[in-house]
Amino acid sequence: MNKETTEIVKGLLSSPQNVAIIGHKNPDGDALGSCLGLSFFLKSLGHKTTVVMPNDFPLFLKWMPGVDDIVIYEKEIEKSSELIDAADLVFTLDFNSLDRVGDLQKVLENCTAKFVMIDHHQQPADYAVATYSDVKMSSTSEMVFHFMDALGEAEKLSKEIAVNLYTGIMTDTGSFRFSTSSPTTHRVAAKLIEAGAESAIINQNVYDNNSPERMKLLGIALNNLNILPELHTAYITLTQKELDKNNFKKGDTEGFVNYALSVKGVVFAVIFIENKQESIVKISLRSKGDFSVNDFARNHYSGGGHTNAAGGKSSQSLNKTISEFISILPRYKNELTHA
Ligand SMILES: [Mn+2]
Repeated sequence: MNKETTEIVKGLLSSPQNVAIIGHKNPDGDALGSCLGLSFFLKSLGHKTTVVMPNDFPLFLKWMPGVDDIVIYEKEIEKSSELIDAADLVFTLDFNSLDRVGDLQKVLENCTAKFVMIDHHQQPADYAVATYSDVKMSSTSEMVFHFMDALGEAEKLSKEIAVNLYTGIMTDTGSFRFSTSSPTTHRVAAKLIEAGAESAIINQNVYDNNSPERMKLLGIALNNLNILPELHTAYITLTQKELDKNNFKKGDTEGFVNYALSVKGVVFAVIFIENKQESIVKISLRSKGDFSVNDFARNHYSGGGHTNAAGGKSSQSLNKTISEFISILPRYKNELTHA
């Protein structure tokens, strides 16, 4: 975090504040880890904090320290709105634009609090009085560690903070596999382990928590895997019928797209998941090397994210979405061949 932003944040936190901390819709490990880690940290400085999430999150993250105190907007609309209206400061973490929080957007737009953004997604919107944005960072959780350090408060790192930040870094880097894991990321992880984050236990909590339904659904997803070798692309489809048949719960398809990316020679992987309730197809995109799924998702799927991981949606039918995808792809042949 640069000097100017650090000074602004120091000023904002110079007396006890009422703080609301907000993550993005469909919170993942990094959204939860960074928000909860920041919450424990700000509490240790004498501030009052509440974490508000737009909607619920998957079971495999419900063991994280502090999750029981999270207020979920979809479940407690009035309480969340009151908390945000009463806040002096709103920290928005792990997203780059207020349209990433669903219906919570209007509450945030109408509140009078000052905003602080901590985030690693590309093209951050300009709504905060202090914006700590760094697209090279592995995760927002790693940034929360640097945030504490910049404020000169690194010694406030408790076990609760360490476990949350480690979980966020681990999940956002695919367990330190993606190219965003820098030497600094590993140094931060080491410090978190020293502060009490037990890597083996956190891995078990996150990854060895598969329900039988999720594993059956993975079987179907892998069976639906399509590989286009000449375009170095692989994609997976899941229909609403297939989801329903396997008692789909939110988060069950998390990480499925990575199996497509793990096929030898594949640099671009996509999963298309039908959502009849919202009349959309939910799309997750992953890549290796220079092929930007952020650009692809922005150009074709009203989405975005990072160079190697992005999301989006289509309001066409699943079949139409797939046939369009296949017709668009050859335009990218050169990029896909040289990624
Ligand atoms: Mn993140």
